Amino acid sequence: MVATRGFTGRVRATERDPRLPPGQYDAGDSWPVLSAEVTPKLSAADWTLRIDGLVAEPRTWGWDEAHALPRAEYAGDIHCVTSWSKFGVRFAGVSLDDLLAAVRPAPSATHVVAYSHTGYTTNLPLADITGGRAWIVWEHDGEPLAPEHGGPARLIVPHLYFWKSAKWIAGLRLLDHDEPGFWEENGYHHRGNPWQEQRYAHD
Ligand SMILES: Nc1nc2c(c(=O)[nH]1)N[C@H]1C(S)=C(S)[C@@H](COP(=O)(O)O)O[C@H]1N2
Ligand SMILES: [Mo]
Repeated sequence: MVATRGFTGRVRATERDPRLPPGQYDAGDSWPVLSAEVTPKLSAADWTLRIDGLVAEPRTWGWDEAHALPRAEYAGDIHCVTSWSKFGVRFAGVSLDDLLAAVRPAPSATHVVAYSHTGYTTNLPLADITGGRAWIVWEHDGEPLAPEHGGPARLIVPHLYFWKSAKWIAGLRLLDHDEPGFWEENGYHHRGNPWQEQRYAHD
């Protein structure tokens, strides 16, 4: 038999999952692909990552050099501005902290532009990619990251809306000012904090 709460109040099943930021829904097992470009044909052997701009020692890593850094993992949630969220996603790669330590950011550096091998760009405050909150990843759920999801390697900054997590990552340029990227030029918020619903420029 089915118990009913009668006329006493709302059915509790409608309570929101506390992992869900405002205005988002749980995509469940599906993982939508959102790409402004065609998935590039980019092999691991051709993949490089460069960090330059306001740093003491600009540097480019190849696939093997990047893999020689300490392995780092993220297991948690991701939030796309188109309103899907996905819980408990597992990625592995390296921490941005380790990459930045190698190039030594100048004290004047405040922001970065992340750019992809395809030309996609997105801007981030330097503070959002330090302190164990950003990674370059090449594994999802223990498997090589699929090309449509940014493989061979992508940036992830999961505490911000996922458009900040540039797929097919090619590099980061450190700047002393904020410089909008592709979606930010097109009206999206410069920071994109999902908990504050920073979707569009003036949110
Ligand atoms: N190079 C590149 N990176 C990108 C995008 C893109 O179009 N091109 N889309 C962004 C957006 S809007 C989201 S939600 C995520 C989507 O990643 P996914 O396709 O693996 O879900 O990638 C982000 N990174
Ligand atoms: Mo997105």
